[in-house]
Order: sequence, then C-alpha cells, then structure tokens
Amino acid sequence: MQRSLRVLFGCAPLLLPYLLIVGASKADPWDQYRLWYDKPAGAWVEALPVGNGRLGAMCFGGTDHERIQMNEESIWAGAPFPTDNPKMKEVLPAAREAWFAGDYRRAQELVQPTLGPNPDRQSYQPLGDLHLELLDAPGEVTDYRRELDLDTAIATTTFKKNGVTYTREVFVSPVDDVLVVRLTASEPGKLSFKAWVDREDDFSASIGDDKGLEFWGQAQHDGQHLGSKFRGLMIVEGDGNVTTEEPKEGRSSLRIDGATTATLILAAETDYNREDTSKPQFKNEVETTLASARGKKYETLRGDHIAAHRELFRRSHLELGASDNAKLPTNERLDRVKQGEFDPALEALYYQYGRYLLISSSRPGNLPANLQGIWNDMLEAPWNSDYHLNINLQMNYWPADVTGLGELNEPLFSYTERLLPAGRKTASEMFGSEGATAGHTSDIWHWTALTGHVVWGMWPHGIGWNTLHFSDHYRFTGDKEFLRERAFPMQCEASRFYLGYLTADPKTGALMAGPDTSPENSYLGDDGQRYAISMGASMSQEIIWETFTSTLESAEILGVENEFIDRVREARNKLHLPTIADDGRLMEWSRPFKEAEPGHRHLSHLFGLHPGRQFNKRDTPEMVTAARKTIDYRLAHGGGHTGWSRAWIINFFARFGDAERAHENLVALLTKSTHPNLFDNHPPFQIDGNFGGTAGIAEMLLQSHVQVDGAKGPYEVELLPALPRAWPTGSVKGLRARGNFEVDIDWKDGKLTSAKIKSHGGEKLWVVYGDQRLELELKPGESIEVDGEFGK
Ligand code: FUC
Repeated sequence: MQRSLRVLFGCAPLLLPYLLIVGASKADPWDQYRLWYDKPAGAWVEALPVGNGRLGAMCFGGTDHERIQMNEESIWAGAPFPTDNPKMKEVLPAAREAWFAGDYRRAQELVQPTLGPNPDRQSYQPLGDLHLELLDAPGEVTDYRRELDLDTAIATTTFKKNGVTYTREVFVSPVDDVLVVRLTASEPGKLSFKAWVDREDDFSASIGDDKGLEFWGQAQHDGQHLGSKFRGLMIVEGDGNVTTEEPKEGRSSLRIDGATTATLILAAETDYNREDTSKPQFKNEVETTLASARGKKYETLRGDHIAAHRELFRRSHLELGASDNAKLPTNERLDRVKQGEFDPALEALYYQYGRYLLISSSRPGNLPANLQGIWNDMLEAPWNSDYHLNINLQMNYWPADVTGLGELNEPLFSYTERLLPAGRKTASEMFGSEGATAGHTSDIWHWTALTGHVVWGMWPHGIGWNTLHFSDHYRFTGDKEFLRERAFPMQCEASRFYLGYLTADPKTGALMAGPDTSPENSYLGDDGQRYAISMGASMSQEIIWETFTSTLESAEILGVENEFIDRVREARNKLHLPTIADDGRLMEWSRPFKEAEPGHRHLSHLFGLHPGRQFNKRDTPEMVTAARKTIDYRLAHGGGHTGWSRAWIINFFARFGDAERAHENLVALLTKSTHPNLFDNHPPFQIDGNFGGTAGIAEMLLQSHVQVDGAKGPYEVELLPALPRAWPTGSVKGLRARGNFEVDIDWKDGKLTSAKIKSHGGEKLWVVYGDQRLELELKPGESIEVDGEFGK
C-alpha cells in the first residue's frame, strides 16, 4: 500500500476549518461547551465557577436574591507552622536497621515521635459573599436559564418577571483583575436592587469614598492562626440612582434605583507576600486596581476578558460525537448517564471543563490550584484545601502541557521553587542530607517539614515528584532556557537529597529509599499487624529513578559533566527496582507483603507507568503486564472509590492501550464522582479528579514518550492509543506531544482518517498508530499529514 503522507510547510493550511468537524452542525463549534440549568443552584456544588487564577466566584443564579460566593487565592489562616524535628535524623539508622531485621514495629515506633504534629486548622478561606437583592414587585418568574459558557468564561442568568427580562453576567477578568457583574433589565428603568458583601466571620464593611463599598478582614481560626489580611472595594456604574446605606445589622449596602443597566466592579487584594511570607505586605491597592478597570467601558472589559480567555481555551477542540441529550440541562444529562445512557458530547464537555478550570484557577504569577482550585466557601475546608504533594497537587497539572496550556504550569513551578529554602532545611535537619525535600503536604506558607502519622506523614518525596513536572515541561516545549535555569536546578536539588537519603539493602547492596511509606497504605507484618513504614517502597524507587534519569538526561543536553553527575549515574545504576510478586502483581513494597487494604485508593506503585515512563509497553512489557494485574486486583477489591483515584485509573488503562476499560472508568468518574456543576466529588468536592479526568481523555487520544536515556530523542508519538468503541467518529485539535509537536487527529468508524503533526522544535520522531510505525525528521515549523495507512 502506498504511504499516504504529505509534508506541509507552515501551519496555516493545516488548520482545517472547524466547520468540518464531524458531528458538529454548521453552528459555531465552540457553542457546545456550555453548562446550563433551568433552576437556580440550591447547593454550592450546583453553582457555577468563574475565576482569573487569583480571584474566583461561584454564581448561584438566584432570581430575587443572588449569591456570588467569592475567593481570593491567598486568604489563608497562618502561623504557627510545622517545624523540622532534628531527632529524626538521629533515629533513621536504627529504624533502617530494625526494618531490615524484620522488626517493623520498632522501626515505626522510632520514627513516629520525630514527626511533628499536623497543623490542625490552617485553612484556605473565602473572601466573602456578594449579595444582590432585586427590589421590584413580587411576581412569577418564567423563562429561567443560567449557564456557564466555557468559551467566554462568563456565567449568565436570565429570567422574566413582571414582563421584564433580567440578565446578569458574571466574570473575573484576567486582564483587569476584577470581578465584574453586569445587570440589565429589558425595560428602561426597571432595575432596582441592593448589593452588599458579607462573610461568616472576621470581617467588616462600610461605605467608602465615591459611594463604593469597602470591606476588610483577616483569615484566622477563632483568633488563632492569624493569616492573610484582605481588603476589597466594590463600585457600581450605570444609569440608576445610587445611594448608600450605612451599617444596619452589621451590613453596609449600595442601593440602585431605576436603572436599565448597572455594572458592579469589585477588586480585592491581600497582604500575602509570596517573596517572603514572614513579611506581609499589600502589593497593590484596591483603589488602583479598580481605577484602571472602571475607566473602561463594559464592552471593553468584557471583550478584553473574552479575548484573553480564548487565547488559551481555543487552543484545543474536541468532538467525540453528537448526543441527543445535549439539549437537556447539564444536571439532567449527568443523571441520564447515571441511568446508563451514553453521552459522548458530555465527555467532550468534561474535557473542556477541566481545561476551563485550570485556566480559571492557575495563571502565571499566581499560586497553584489547591485541592479546590480557588473555589471554597468554608472557613475550615476539608484538608484545609491545601497542597497535598502525594498525588493531588500534581494531578492538577496533568492536563496542562498536553492540552495546550503549558504556561499554566508556571504557578506550580514557582511554588515548588519557593519551597526550596525550607526544603533544604528539612533535608538537612530531618535527614542530614544535602539538597531539598518536602513532606506529603504544604500550603501557601511554604513549610516542608514532615508531619502527622507515619502512614501519611513519613514521605519525603513532595519535591521529587514535582520535579517530574519540570522535566516533562522541557520535553513538551524543548525550551532549553527553562531546562538550564529551572528544570535542571530542581532535578539537582532533588537528586542531591536522594543521594544522601538512599541506603544499601544489607542483603543485596541495592540502594533503597527509606524509611518511608507507600502513600497512605499499610501492609500486614508477620504478626498480622498493620505497618506503613518500609524501605524501598516501589513508588519511592520509581520517583527517584525518574529524578535521577531526568537529571542525567538534562546534564547530557546541557553538556554538564562533573563528579555530582557521576554520583547520580552510579546511584541510579544501583537502585533497587520494583519487582513482580509470585502472583504476577507489581509489588507495592520491596517485600511481598499483603496489603492491609487491598482496594486502597492510592495506586502509588504504578507511578512508573503513569505519570512516569519507567514502565512502558515497548521497553518493559513485563512490568506493564504486572501493573495491569495490580490494577485489576485493586478494582476487584473496591479501588477507585475517590474521584482522583478513578481519574488516575483512566490514565493507567490508556497507557495499557485498553480503550474500553479506560472509557468504563471515565463513565464511572461521571456517574460516581461528579457533582451537578461537574465538579469532581472526592467526596467531598476536590478538583484533582476534574484535572486527572481531562488528562485521561487526552491520554486516550495521544501519548508521547522519549526513550529512557534518549535525552535527544527520538520521540514516540502514538495516535489514538486507546480509542473506545463509544467514540467511533470524532476529532481533536491542538494536543501537544513530548518533543514539541502539535497534533490534530480525525477518525471515523473507529479508525484514524488523518493526523497532522507540526514540529516546533525539529526533533526526530516515530509516529505510531496500532502496529504502524514511521520514522520522521521534520524541521522546526514543518508539518506532516498522514492518513490511517501511513505505515503499511
Ligand atoms: C490524600 C488522599 C485523600 C485526599 C487527601 C486530600 O491524602 O489520600 O483521599 O485526597 O489527599
């Protein structure tokens, strides 16, 4: 068969008009990405999120009374913070010895007292609620609709009452850094309402100059853990008569009468100082932020906002097939899926929602998305809505590079870099090691000490795992400056720590991490008791392998040769490698222990399969088979019961190339772990499952790898590695592959019809589809188009 392949230059001819997308009507192809409802939100998880990375809001869409629950990413309760306990390094040798001698109890008892207490309450907290109360005559509400348009990032509520159509648009502009609420009435002068802001606690408000509403407060827990101070200012523009009401029942409000349109603009700032968290300082005055925004016309504010959002959002488009249920409100569509109906368009919407949530919660210059992104209405959020570093924070960033949102990694990178000063102290004081490390959790105050119960607390791989994101971002972008200035230094910090942390197994001489744990899981010792502490847990070994390997690859690219790199190479070659148990499963620990919870939610020992690359179909098929058995066993024992765990499983099955099981788990994520507003339900709401699910969908459509020690390529770009029967015809645009490629794929009747691959960096690649394989060398800027027969 003749190869069908066209090399194209430049990218313009490649962008097929989206009107050709299968399944879409002639209508705007971006129009389908909407969540909509025919009733106001009753619960918080029915409200619709908007945000600009820093400021966020949940819109309930009430009629007579609207609640817009607001957040600012740096409002956190504060000190005291966990500190490093130097006693840990004193007990480590004895704990290692005890463990190797089989005395797991003693090993655990030695370590436990050296872990500091967890910060009890140190939560991420809300900014406050903006309330709007309509002042018109009582009447019946008809024609109600509220929606979130993912393509404009605007939440809109419309309804009719007493012959007037009321419309409300809410967005948070990344350009002007303000929350904007625009209210309109279809009949002149029919819009009258009151607006005020309140908060459950630790808050004051008053009327400021220029008829603005001013409010301020401080994050804390009952006078303890004093944290960030915040200040907000809201003004109203429009054609109505504005009056103010001084405090009544502790509330100051603005009153607008006889308007046709009114625009509320709200700015909020905090004194959180990421450069030095011990020196709080307001960086911007709310007055300044507000002044520049209010100088703009509403249409300009709105237009600038949409343009900035679309610049990111429109980089990737996905069609998985049309659905009759698309005409239904989103909650009803979700209910139908729960009843066993199939809705591929909802799955595509879920993909875009994950991208939308990342754009709205993680923009450069800000903090990374926390356990709830930036959306939280509780003074004491579950797990403080913090940064869990043993899967959750990392999962938030899985979709970034592959779905064309690479620069949204920036908050994760700068946050990890800001962990370094504390991380070096923890490495030295708790472990007597060089380099840097962080425990299983942290927050915006950048502490890294290991805390809590051994089961979750004895785990020093927070920085090690984040290092993978630096390494991968280089692979996706080929950005050498990033590699030199940021990725390589981070890889070295983590590697240095591991060189000091590893110990030789007295039996084999292989280097083992420990004592530590396989996140949050326990095994049964010979005495039938549960223990968590171990040496050489598979995940630890895999993270270290990945860190060392990436360090060596970067050194090669950058031409660095020195004694430290030699030590890393030597240590990597001596690492204990995860093994396969007699029953064929990949072992979670270095000894064939029985799990205390065989259906445990963490699947840590499969890190090497995903998000790592140590185990892959080509180089280590036997490990992939063992990983598969591990998953089957976990699932057979109730695994995957939290949102993020289910999302991870989609990614694993995608890497196995098992399309049907990947899809089955995507459906399970929607049916078992998704709220009416499509927020992930851990339970409770936790955003990682949204991001992991989005990444899983991308992973089903495209995978890319670089060979181990193949610092300079070639890269393998696999098209449609796990295309399920449920998506017979569709297309995806704008995915990114490692090696700095951009990929568009079309398929029909379950078969690839065309793929366009644009090389941005000129790396060598193998294009793979099923058993077809083609080696190519494209120049930077060159594109290639192949059909489904290219390798035959
Ligand atoms: C890890 C998980 C939990 C939860 C918490 C925030 O500890 O084991 O399920 O997601 O993080």
